[in-house]
Amino acid sequence: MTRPLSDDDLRAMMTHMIGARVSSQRAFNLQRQGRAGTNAPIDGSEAIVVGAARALDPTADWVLPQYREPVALQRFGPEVLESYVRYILGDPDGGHIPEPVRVWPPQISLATQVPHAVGMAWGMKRTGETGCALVFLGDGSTSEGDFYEAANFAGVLRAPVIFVVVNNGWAISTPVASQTAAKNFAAKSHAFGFPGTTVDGTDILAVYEVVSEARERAVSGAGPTLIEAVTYRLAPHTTADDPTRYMPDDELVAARGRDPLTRFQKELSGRGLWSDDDTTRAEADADAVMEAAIQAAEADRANPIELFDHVHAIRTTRLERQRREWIDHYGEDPR
Ligand SMILES: Cc1ncc(C[n+]2csc(CCOP(=O)(O)OP(=O)(O)O)c2C)c(N)n1
Ligand SMILES: [Mg+2]
Repeated sequence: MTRPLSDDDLRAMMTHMIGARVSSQRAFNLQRQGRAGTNAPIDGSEAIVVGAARALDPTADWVLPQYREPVALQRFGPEVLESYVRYILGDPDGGHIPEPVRVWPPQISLATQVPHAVGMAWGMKRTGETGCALVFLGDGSTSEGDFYEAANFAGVLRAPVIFVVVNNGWAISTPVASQTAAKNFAAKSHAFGFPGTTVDGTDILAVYEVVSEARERAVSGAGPTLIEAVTYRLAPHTTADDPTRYMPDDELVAARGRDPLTRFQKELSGRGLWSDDDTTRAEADADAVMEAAIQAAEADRANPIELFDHVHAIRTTRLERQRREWIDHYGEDPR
């Protein structure tokens, strides 16, 4: 049974979607200003992450993100965004989020979070914990061996895990049509022996519904579910990408017309639960939260020279030479 959403839940979901987009766009701008490293905008996937998070229990379930999702996981605590900001600003320990927050660090090496999620879920089952692990992975990540190995294992062990494949149409410049010959990504679940379903990833209420059902299956011992959430990437792959070189203009224009934020805003306005003033306020609040996170992270920056300390236990001759060159060029502490 899906838990009904209260008006407060609905408004929080809208607020979190707006917060995710604002944070993501600020992160993008920070990179352009030379203040942050490469990062991957969430634009287009907000309904998937916020809708899924709302269906989970932050005190009992775990989320294992890829790299776009952390800005939209406010439901799990402010620490998730704070650590993400530290991470893109180059703090060596920035992605780490201490318990009790149940969110793993962002994962760049594609699909490596998937075996972790299955192990986590299986461990919970073995120790009798009531909860599940939800893992986000992209359409491109489904081509990795880690995904097949982990999903197979999850089916055999009936692990309480939910696979959310964020199908945003692209894996950098590779379109989904070149990613798989399968009819869709949900169909892959049949080979693993558990159900798979495709949901409109621009419809936050539909996402909430399917993830709620998947969680119910997981915690009742019925095993894993694969959810393919379909959307479109509305921003460059990362700050290092130029999508105008490969993304058809008409596709992007059409996708902007199905923006998940606009869609939910219309839905809530129609129910008398949201106004333009609410949008303005949510944007300003998100901006202030992001500003505070940036200031805190910038005030506590790691010295980039630490780069040379964590490669080997004892620095090699070459590393020692590079370190000296670095100091000659930037000084001992360029912060
Ligand atoms: C193991 C591995 N291979 C290749 C890459 C390079 N790479 C980074 S992102 C990406 C595309 C991933 O696409 P998808 O899983 O659809 O996620 P999206 O970026 O669309 O959210 C690739 C190939 C990587 N990070 N890790
Ligand atoms: Mg993708």
